[in-house]
Amino acid sequence: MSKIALVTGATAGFGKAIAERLVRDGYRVIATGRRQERLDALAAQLGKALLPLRLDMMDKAAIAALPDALPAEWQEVDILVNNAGLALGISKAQESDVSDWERMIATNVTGMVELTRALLPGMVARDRGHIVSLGSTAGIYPYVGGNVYGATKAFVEQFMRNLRCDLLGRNVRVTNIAPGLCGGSEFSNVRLRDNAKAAAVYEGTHPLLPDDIAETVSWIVNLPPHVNINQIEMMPICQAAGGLSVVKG
Ligand code: NDP
Ligand code: 8X3
Repeated sequence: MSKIALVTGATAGFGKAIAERLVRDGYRVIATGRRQERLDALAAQLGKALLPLRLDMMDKAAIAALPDALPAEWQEVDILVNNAGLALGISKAQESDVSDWERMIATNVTGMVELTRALLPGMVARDRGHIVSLGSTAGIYPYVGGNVYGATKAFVEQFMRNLRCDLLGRNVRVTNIAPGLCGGSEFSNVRLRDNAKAAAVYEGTHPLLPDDIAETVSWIVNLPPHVNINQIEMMPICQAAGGLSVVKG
């Protein structure tokens, strides 16, 4: 039987591209997200190798129940791709909406750790598995307006590093992927709540694309089992980190 990957946030952007790529690589893929019609379209496109599963990452009960709720032949998840996530707003902290902060923390941090906790015991018991999470350069390099979004991604990075410690001696791999500017997804539409402003983010750039992320995930999971990629930081060639700032006077 082919290996099973569970990809969260497979209804758009990176997650959709990762699900498509892993099916092409020969995996069976459980694709999750909230938008049922997108999941159904993906299932129609990819056939029996894809199991569409509606899952809201803010629904704690559904996450806890997920391992037992999977059909028997889909329960042995080999790869968890923690991809579902979002940024909301680009305001300075002192002007930000606290409910936006709460949703980012609930999705990017709480949902991600709860799903990881739900699937990890099975991986440990089978002594095989791989947790791949989508962090961000926003979790490494601070920028104005990145406040809580960047902090959730710094959490992802450190959680992955700490999981490596807890899993030492087990054949369960852990990877954080930290991409920079990436177009071709709904990330900026969701963040800015304005499609014209979202399009303007990428104008005149040649950003990373969801297929670049899918290619990276494919490489990481298909390496020989003794190889663990701890962390990958990737940016388009048109992007680099800014320097430190000083205010004078
Ligand atoms: P998209 O907005 O295109 O996709 C986000 C996905 O997450 C969607 O499938 C959405 O599904 C899902 N999602 C969001 N909230 C929830 C929720 N509460 N429950 C279940 N699913 C949810 O964004 P990207 O593909 O660009 O981003 C994917 C990941 O990569 C995110 O974690 C993002 O932070 C990270 N990232 C993005 C970068 C970029 O520049 N694009 C760069 C670095 C990291 P649905 O709405 O159907 O629930
Ligand atoms: C997305 C990258 O720089 O827009 O995580 O925050 S950035």
